[in-house]
Parts: sequence; structure tokens; C-alpha cells
Amino acid sequence: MLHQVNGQKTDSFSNGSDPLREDLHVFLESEVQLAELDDLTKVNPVTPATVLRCLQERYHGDIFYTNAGCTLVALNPFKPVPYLYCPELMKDYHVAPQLQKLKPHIFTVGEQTYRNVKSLLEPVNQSIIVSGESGAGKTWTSRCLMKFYATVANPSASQESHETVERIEKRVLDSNPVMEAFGNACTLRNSNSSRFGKYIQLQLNRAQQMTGASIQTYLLEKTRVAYQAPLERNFHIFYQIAKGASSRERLEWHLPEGAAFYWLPNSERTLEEDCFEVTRDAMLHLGIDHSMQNNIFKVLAGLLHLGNVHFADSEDESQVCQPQEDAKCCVATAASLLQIPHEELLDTLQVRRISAGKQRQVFRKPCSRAECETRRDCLAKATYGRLFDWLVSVINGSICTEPSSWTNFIGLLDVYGFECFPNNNLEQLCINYANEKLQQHFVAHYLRAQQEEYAAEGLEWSFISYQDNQSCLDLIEGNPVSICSLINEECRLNRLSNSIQLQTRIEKALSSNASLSRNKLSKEPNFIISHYAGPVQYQIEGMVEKNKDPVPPELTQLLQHSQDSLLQKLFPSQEKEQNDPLSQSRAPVITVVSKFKGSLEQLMQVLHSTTPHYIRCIKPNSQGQAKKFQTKEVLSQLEACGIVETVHISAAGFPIRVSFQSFLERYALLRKSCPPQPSPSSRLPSSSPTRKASGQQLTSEEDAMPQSLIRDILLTLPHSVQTATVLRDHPEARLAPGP
Ligand code: AOV
Ligand code: MG
Repeated sequence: MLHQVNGQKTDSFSNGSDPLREDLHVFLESEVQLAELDDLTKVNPVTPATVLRCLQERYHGDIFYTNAGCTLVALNPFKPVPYLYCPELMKDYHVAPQLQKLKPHIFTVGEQTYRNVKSLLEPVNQSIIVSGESGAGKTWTSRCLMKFYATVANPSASQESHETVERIEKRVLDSNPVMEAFGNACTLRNSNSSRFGKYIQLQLNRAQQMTGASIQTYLLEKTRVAYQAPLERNFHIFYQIAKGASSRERLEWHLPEGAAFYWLPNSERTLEEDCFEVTRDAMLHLGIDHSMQNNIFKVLAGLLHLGNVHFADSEDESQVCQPQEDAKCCVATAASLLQIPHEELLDTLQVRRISAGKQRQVFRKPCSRAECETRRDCLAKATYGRLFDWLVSVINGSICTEPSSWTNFIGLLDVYGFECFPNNNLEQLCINYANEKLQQHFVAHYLRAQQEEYAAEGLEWSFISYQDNQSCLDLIEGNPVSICSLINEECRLNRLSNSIQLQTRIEKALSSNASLSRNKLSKEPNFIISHYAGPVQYQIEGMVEKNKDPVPPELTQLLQHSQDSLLQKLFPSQEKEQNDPLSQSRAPVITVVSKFKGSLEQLMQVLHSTTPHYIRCIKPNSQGQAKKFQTKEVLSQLEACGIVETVHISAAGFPIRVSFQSFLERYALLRKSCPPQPSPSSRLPSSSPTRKASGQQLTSEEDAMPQSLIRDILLTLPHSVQTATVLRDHPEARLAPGP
């Protein structure tokens, strides 16, 4: 027996009570088998504690997917579960007449999305937004969904087209290992952490076949090339090369077995992602031949050697700093691998050129030891950043088809998850900013829009409050002043940046924003942002410089002088004019933050133009262990993404949206006498929910259907749409759970 009905408003997380204990007794008394509740809207009552218990029971029963109304909650199994992703299961979901009758799965979302493209009279592009904190399983999920589409969007038409599409599908899938090798790295949170954001559009033709794809990436964390936080690693590709090169390649790339590189920390740890062969094979399928691959890896080996170049302090400021004794040969090796003149490389790292005066006189100023090393890092970051972008464009060239060969797309969004490290800087600010934008998209699309629609329809509805992150977004990106605008201003004014002054400016200008605070106990200048997923303390030191991301023109010119054909592509000589020191100083500074903000806005526009589907990935524990469900960690993730509010709205809300006209057409037979046609004024818009679900009258008083008839009609509905609201009004109409 259920003690309470769903849809009833319960306390939110923030009411001061212990959400883990609250209402648990209700559950324990209940006879409901928690693990069998495949939709959290069926949990009774819906509270943080009960939702948590349900997920926990399911997790321990190896059930990792649970519906939460319009979203799917995906718990990371942290162990191989191949039976969940086999092609047979994909096909089962693909051919299922009633998808909702199958167990919740990412394939349900995948297939529903696929059917939406097909079934709508005017096909609408779709997006699947996979979110969750770092290590929760977003990339894994996106990869599985790509495999799903590669399987189901297979043509059964002519053999010729079959071959073409199969080739395309293979290539689309092969983009994953390549992008992950170059864009993922081991962090404290995830040993295969995405260090870039990705939105891939799978392009479908009228026959629903995948004809191609295009990839858009967002802000690669390229600082990682030259700096890895303690216990973290560089991008996987460097380890793949160092561990997987053949003996001939080792000679060519100067990579003797076991050689030590500063930019290759923690290489004793072997990861699944270290497999060089997989990356090479995938590159080959994407059209990057052996010779081009060799060229890429040679440049990367050059960067590793560059990382070993450390400088000694000079005797006085007028003298250039020389490389430390053991680093001298590394300059030569790096220069030979990058095919740039040895002397020129050294000189560029050691000496800054400043142009001044009307005559554009160029002065040479020896750099300090720290400056030399900053220039070295900058050279590596610029090279790697361009190499990554070039690689994405090559992949796109290989998988993207003519606009005429596709009509619709399904977009998969997999961005870096919310992050909070011991030290957080501009990279984390951008990553968490992106996650705030996605959360806002969800809130606007589902939590707010749906309730506003009910209000507009005049439906009986008690508003369910949810956590709105607008104030946090105002703080980060708002007008006229925000953290981003203040950091940008520092870059624009090009003054010597002082972190304490910037801290004061941020505090003064944004003190009224409740999402801002500061750790007053810390000696380092900082600010704390209360993100939807939790507070994060950001250190201000280094932020402005990172935002400028300056590449001294001499460095670009140096790379333009390379004899290496790949570097010539990455640094074309036409850029020369822009690299003139004088013209550079006049050019408006396009900061990292402004660029990122622009690309996020574009992404939001694309997402708004599609029908969104949400998958919320949850990390059951922070150690990445199987069978371990840490309630506190899970609860804070559920809280952060508003799962309970989502469930409330889905449970208390209207499960199906049918126009009044089609409802009558479909169910009129159930009436003893045929109902009169509704007057146009009483018709609901086609997208509006049926009032029937709440037991409200459909038309005028005399046309109202008796409650018993409504119940009878409800009984004809599939079990999956029997939501809490139905049960609230007609508890006797509950059906036995489906298979
Ligand atoms: P993320 O994409 O959400 O983090 P991943 O998708 O890389 O997280 O997942 C982290 C790890 O969890 C993977 O490397 C797998 O070992 C494991 N995992 C995730 N989902 C599954 C699954 N369904 N079955 C088995 N193992 C899984 V980040 O990219 O850090 O935000 O920036
Ligand atoms: Mg990822």
C-alpha cells in the first residue's frame, strides 16, 4: 500500500532537515520493490531521500539507468557491462513498437530522438545533452550513442549506398579515439577526462541514414601541454608515443625507451587509453596516412624535448639566460625535430623584441629566466593548440558531407563536466561557466517553461520551486559588469596586472551578487562562485595572463620559418603581417573568455533550435570503484541538477500532450453518446497537455465527462504514462508494473 501519493509537494533540499533520513520510514514500510521502479516519478513520496534510496537499490542490483520524467539518470557502473551495449540490444530498442515498455536505457533516448526526426511532419533537429560532473560518464555515454546510431542508421537500400554509409559510420566512430588521444588526459577526477568540449552533429538523409557528421569543439585546455597539476598527466597522445613507438621511430623521434621528460609526468601509470595502435588505426581510417602521422608524432616528440629545456639565471639583466647544462642538447633535438634553426630557437626563447618609436625601431631585450620558460611554454601551447584545431578540421573533412546529402541532424553534446580542484583558474572558470549555461538551458526549457505553460493554460498547478542559476550567470557573464568583463578589461588596458587590485575590483563591482564571496583566510587573491553544483574557489593569480593567451609574434615567426610541412600548414606565412609587432599592438585583443563566450552563445542558439533530450550522468563515488554508492556524493549531484524538482514536475505534471481535437477523436467512442465538437475557443493549442490528466473539465460544464469515464479512458493508456497525477485522482487505476 502506498502511504502518500506522488506529485505532492515535499520539502526541498535546502530546508535544513536531513534529507537522507527524512521520509525514509515511509519507504521502509512500503512494499514497493525499489529496484523495480524504473521511473523516479513512481517513487512515493518524491523526496531527496526516497529518490536516493531508489537509485541506490537499483545500483546495487546492477540497474544503472532510471527515468526521471523527461530526463534519464545514468549511474556510472565503473565496471565493464558489455551486455548493456551489445548490437543485439541496440536492435531491440530500435525495433520496439513501444519504447517505453523497455527498460530505461540511453538507447531509449537515442531511439526516441531518432524517431522524432522521422515521425514529425516537419522534421526537427534533435539534441542530446549529456551532463554530469567530471568522471560521471558523459563521454562514455556519447560514444555509446554514436555506436547506437552507427548501427541503427544503417541503410538497407542499395549495396552501393550501404558501402558508402558504412564507411562514413566507421569514420565517424573513428573520430572518437583520435579526438580523445589528443584532447583527453588523466586528471584527479577522471583518468580519461575530456579537456575540450564537443558537439557532434550526426547528419541524416531523408531515409534516416547517417550520411556524415560534423564536429564543433570548444576551448581545449592547452596549458596542459606545458603544465600538469600534481598527480595529473599530459594529453594521452604523448604517453602513447613514448610507450608505443617502434624502435625505428624511437631513433627518428629521439625517444629512447624510458627517457625522462618533464612534460610526461606519472608515465609509470599505464592506462587503457595509452594504446598507440588504436589511435593510429583510427587516424588511418580518417585519411591521415602513415607519413602524415609520422610528421605529427615527430612534432609532438619535438615538444617533449622542448619541455626539457630549462634555463639558468643570467649574471645580470643585460645578459641572456643560457639553458642549463643538461638541457643544451634538448634545444638542439627539439630544433631538429621541429625543423627550425637551432640558434633561432634559442634566441627566440632568450630575447624579446620590442618595437618602439615612430621609426618602428626594434630593440632586443634579454628575457629573465622565468620569461624564457614562459616563452618555451607558449611555443608548445601555440603549436599544440593549432595542431588540435587542424586535426579537427581534417576529421571534419573526412566525415562531413555536402549539405545537400542530409536533411536533419541529431546533435550530441559532451562537454567537460563541472570541476573543482585544489587550484582552480581560468580553465575551470570556463568549464564551470559552460556547465552553468547548460543548466540554464535545462531550467529554461523544462523546469520553467513547462510550469509557465500550465499557468498560461489556466491549469490548476502549484508552482514547484527550483534552483535558478541566473544570478550565478549574471556574475560570470552579465552586463554591464561581470567577472568576465573585469578580467577582459585588465587585458584590454594592457597594464601590469595586479591580482590583489583585481580582487578588490571584483568585490567592489559585484558585491551585491549573492553568488560571489571570497576565502578571507587564504593569502592568495581569490574569489568564490557559488555554482549550481557547489562553490568553487578560483585563484586570481595568472588569470589575466591566461585570458590574454599572448603569443609573441617572434614565436609565430619562428614556427613560420620551419622546414616541416605540417608546421608550415599550422603557421602559414600569410600571417606575417598580423605578426608585425606594431600592427599587433593596435589589433583589438580577442581574449580567451570573449572567444569562449561567443562560441557558447552560438552553441546555445543551436541547442535552442533543436528538440532537447537530457541525460544526467551521476558518479556514484569519487574513487571510480564498482558497487560503491556514496549517498552524500550522489545526493549533491542530484541536488545540483535539480532531479527531485524535475521528478516533481514530471510526476505532478501532464505526461502526454494531445490536442483536444485528437483526444476526442481517439477516445470519443468510449462515450455513450458522441460528444459535441468543441467550439474553437475551447480548443487547447496542439502542444498543450490534456486537461483530462488532472481531472479537469474538458469543455464547458455540460460537456464535461464524468470522472468514471475519465478513469476508464485512463486505464486504456499505457502503463508508462500512468503518472502520479493520474494516480492521485484515480489511485484505483494503477496497473501492475509492466515487464
Ligand atoms: P566524463 O566524460 O563525464 O568526465 P567518462 O565518460 O570519461 O566521464 O567516464 C569516466 C570513466 O567511467 C570511464 O573512463 C569508464 O571507465 C567509466 N564509465 C563511464 N560510463 C561507463 C559505463 N556505462 N560502463 C562502464 N564504465 C563506464 V570529464 O570528460 O572528466 O567531465 O572532463
Ligand atoms: Mg568526458
